[in-house]
Amino acid sequence: MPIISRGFHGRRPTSGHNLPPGQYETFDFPVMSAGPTPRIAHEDWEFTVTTEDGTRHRWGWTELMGLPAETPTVDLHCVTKWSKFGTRWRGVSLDTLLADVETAAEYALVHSYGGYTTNLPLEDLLDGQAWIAHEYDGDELAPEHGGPARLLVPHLYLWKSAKWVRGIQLLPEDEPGFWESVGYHDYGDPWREQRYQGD
Ligand SMILES: Nc1nc2c(c(=O)[nH]1)N[C@H]1C(S)=C(S)[C@@H](COP(=O)(O)O)O[C@H]1N2
Ligand SMILES: [Mo]
Repeated sequence: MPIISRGFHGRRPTSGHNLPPGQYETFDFPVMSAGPTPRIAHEDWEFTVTTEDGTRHRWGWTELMGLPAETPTVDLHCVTKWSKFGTRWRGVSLDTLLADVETAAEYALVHSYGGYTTNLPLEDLLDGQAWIAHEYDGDELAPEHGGPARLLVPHLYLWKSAKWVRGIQLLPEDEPGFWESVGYHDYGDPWREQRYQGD
């Protein structure tokens, strides 16, 4: 029998999850925003999906609330090296929103109120991997964390989870977003430590 000592390893993650390489666990929820927090009233909020031929699909707040919601519990991994385990959300799956969208595009450029953008392959938004989240830990999503609604795509570094999400543009070619155009990775897989272009 090996002797297992917790001595110098510090506190183990509460949830028993593993940390991606180079990450540490945090128990608070840091706010990471590149600019001021936009305030969008529910009645003014809209979310659009625009395909490569310019077809526009639109949902207002009431329409979003009318769609079936899911309650994912997921781990978050920020490129600044904190990870947070077991975060509880409520939101609408991108599978639901994209179900009737006809496209041959392979990439998505996500747009936020305030001008932030981020890119990822369309397939990473599908198959139960991404949500338009509007509740966090049982409460309305706070403005500083992206409320009224944010993209949640937890299998990629958290900068891909665009706060104050306004729309998704479907594109035949990958186009870098805000952080990607200044050197962050186009894909951003925390398990492969894809922090910067070339990683
Ligand atoms: N619109 C918008 N979305 C954003 C950001 C931002 O500055 N603007 N920051 C990104 C980064 S770098 C991270 S780590 C997460 C942080 O989310 P949080 O503030 O809820 O922790 O949001 C991401 N989404
Ligand atoms: Mo980040």
